[in-house]
Amino acid sequence: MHEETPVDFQTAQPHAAQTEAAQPALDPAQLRALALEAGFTEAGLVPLPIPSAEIAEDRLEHFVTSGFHGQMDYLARRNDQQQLVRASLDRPFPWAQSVLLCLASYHSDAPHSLAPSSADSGWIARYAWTARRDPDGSSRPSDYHKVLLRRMKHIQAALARTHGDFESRAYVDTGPLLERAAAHAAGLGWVGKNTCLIHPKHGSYTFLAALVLSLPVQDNAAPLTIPDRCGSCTRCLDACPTHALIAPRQMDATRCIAYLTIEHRGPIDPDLSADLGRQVFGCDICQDVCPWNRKAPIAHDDQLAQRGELVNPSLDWLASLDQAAFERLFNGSPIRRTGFWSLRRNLALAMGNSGLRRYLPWLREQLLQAQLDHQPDAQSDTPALQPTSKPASQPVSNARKDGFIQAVQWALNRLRTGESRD
Ligand code: B12
Ligand code: SF4
Ligand code: SF4
Repeated sequence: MHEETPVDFQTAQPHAAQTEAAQPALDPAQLRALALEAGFTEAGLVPLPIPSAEIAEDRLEHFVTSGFHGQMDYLARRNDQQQLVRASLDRPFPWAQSVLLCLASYHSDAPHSLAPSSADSGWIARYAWTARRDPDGSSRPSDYHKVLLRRMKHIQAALARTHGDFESRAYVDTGPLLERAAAHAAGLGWVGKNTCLIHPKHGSYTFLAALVLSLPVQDNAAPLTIPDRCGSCTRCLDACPTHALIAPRQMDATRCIAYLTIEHRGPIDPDLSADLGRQVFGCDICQDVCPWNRKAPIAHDDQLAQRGELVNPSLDWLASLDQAAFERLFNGSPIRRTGFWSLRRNLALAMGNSGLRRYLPWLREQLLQAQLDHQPDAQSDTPALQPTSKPASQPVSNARKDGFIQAVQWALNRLRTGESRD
């Protein structure tokens, strides 16, 4: 996830003949039909302002003033009045009158992260397994950001044909808005105690996409919202290995494994390293234990299909990937975001947590090469540390490399001193 990017290119182009005509208001049923036709699983349209915006703002304020956002500075961005920009849609989009929230399920029948697995396997979060299957039978990595944005463009184009000139912005993840709070207002589910949006039928293995629109909604009709259905359940809070869920619907993201393995650059707090277990990219634990994901229908989406090789990947296989192989395998995939060195950092920690002493030689070799690389006269293109596809003039981020080296040292120490298997 999820740095903010200004997205202007989606402004719909008017039909010349319609620009002067009065704009018909949006029909929620038509918008939902367009979203389903574009490939989404569900959708809901909300007139602005969102009635529950104050609750969401208070929660975000508490989140950022507590420092729970860590290095994700974009979450704490404020305007000249010191208001949090993403807390209310009228701040970044003063012209907006409605927002369409679309949901795409990526639920699959593959095992859960807590199901029994071999000690030498890691875990990559389910959302990052996706591939696009083309009609000719070929398959290549896909990233939900791009897949869903294409679907949003389809909706924008269809609306431009029926509604003429209007402003709109489409976002998947990267916009200055709280997608889960907006999706709740759009009737797409409730915010679970694990902080995820849970749809009563489709569960929480879902992506969200938002289309902010300058058009009003017919009769200003707001969708019915779905009340909380977590009840007395606390499975997600109990299962979170790092205690990142500090209270129902409250996360300290700096403790969340998804944040640590994907967003956080540099060394990972040694006090949390053991709790990361075998997660090498993201974390599914608080969703895997959720009863609302047990009966959710399996998604059949050719653009978000499952890459079998990423389910329970072997740590040896991940260790065998050099920079070129990393690029080949993850170009077009969300995994690329974390970068080669951060993935290796996570891998080293997973090796340390595996208890398998056979990883000691690989870890020692990595440390040796890192030490050689730090010598002033060392070759800057040491194969294991300098990515082959990057020229020496573009040094790898020191923070990422430091994170990797520290993780290797931690893993060596853990395997030498902790309980281990051969
Ligand atoms: C930053 C971020 C993260 C951070 C922080 C997550 C967090 N819980 O805050 C990290 C890196 C940890 C993360 C992890 C994951 N993320 Co993320 N993330 C985001 C991002 C970019 C912003 C979220 C944010 O603003 N967080 C700050 C907190 C304070 O806000 P919030 O979580 O949205 O919660 C608000 C509401 O829930 C509301 N609220 C809470 N209770 C109630 C009750 C009521 C009545 C109301 C009205 C509101 C309300 O208050 C909160 C603040 O306003 C969003 C995309 C977006 N633009 O919204 C994706 C997003 C939330 N992530 C997503 C995904 C898929 C994930 C992971 C599953 C990936 C993975 N497997 O590793 C995990 C899930 C971990 C978890 N339990 O949340 C999806 C979630 C889809 C869903 N069904 O919920 C989103 C929407 C991206 C997308 N476009 O699909 N993520
Ligand atoms: S994603 Fe993992 S670490 Fe983060 S809150 Fe859920 S269980 Fe905890
Ligand atoms: S595990 Fe239980 S408490 Fe947590 S989100 Fe699911 S239903 Fe709610």
